[in-house]
Amino acid sequence: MVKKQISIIGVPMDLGQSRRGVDMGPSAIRYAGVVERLEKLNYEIHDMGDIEIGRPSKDEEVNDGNLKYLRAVSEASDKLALEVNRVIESKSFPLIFGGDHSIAIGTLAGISKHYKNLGVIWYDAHGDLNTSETSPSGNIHGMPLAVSLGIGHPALINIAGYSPKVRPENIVIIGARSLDEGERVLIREKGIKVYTMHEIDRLGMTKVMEEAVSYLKSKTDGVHLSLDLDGIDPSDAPGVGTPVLGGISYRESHLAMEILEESNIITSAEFVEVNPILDERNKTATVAVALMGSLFGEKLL
Ligand code: 6HN
Ligand code: MN
Ligand code: MN
Ligand code: MN
Repeated sequence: MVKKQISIIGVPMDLGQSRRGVDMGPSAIRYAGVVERLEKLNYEIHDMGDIEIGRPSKDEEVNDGNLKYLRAVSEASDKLALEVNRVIESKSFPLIFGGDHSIAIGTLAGISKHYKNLGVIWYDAHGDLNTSETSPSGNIHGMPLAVSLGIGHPALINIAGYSPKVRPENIVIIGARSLDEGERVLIREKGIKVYTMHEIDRLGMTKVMEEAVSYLKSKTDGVHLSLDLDGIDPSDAPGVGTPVLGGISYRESHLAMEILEESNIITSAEFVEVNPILDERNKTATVAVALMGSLFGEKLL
């Protein structure tokens, strides 16, 4: 029997936001035992190592309007897109470790051209739908979903030479509880499907995930899971740069991953925003790895 292949790409990127340390996320996730865990599930794991990220000087921080480290983020996105593209061409499942969420720009640029209708599940406390005009921070990690819709700076939306990477009707956001005004406008304007914490509390995670799966299943030919660890409650995942109270629990997240595994729709995944400097004894990386276990088919019995 041919073993299923997973290729890991680490992206030690911390320039998309203001808290240093998230560049050590890929190491923390590896240290939490991801390779061994997935090997036990009978996958063949190829760890491709980390993408090299430039170390720009502090004065590059604001170099183009309200877009901090634009050039460095754009260059890293290019590199990541090429690497992800190679992984898909080799028929392996791309599994990307952040780094801050700006890396999704490169991930989606590498993935999307391989699908006619890519779906995206954005598991996050935030919408990441800002532009330089609407962003309260200038941090690019608050913008990758807008960029992937083709909204944003040309140096970001044109990575890999095409735009957009995803259609609004193929996106589902899960776990939102901190949205900026411009993001709300965009969600309404584009009709993006969002399950906020309100819907998760009201319907329960089972219903939310079943709805999300059936919403995407019929109209997409691949679905990327972009999981920001801050989607999970800070009591379960404290090692993140932009924690927001009232999040999804560890148990609900397990259930969500299990339902995704059963649905068989996920064709690529990334786990981002793990910051070991802000963490408690690598708890957040450990949570990330446990969720990957469920996503790839780990069972209790
Ligand atoms: N993330 N909406 C805020 C901003 O600065 O644009 C926070 C973004 C957080 C982004 O956690 O990936
Ligand atoms: Mn995010
Ligand atoms: Mn977030
Ligand atoms: Mn479980």
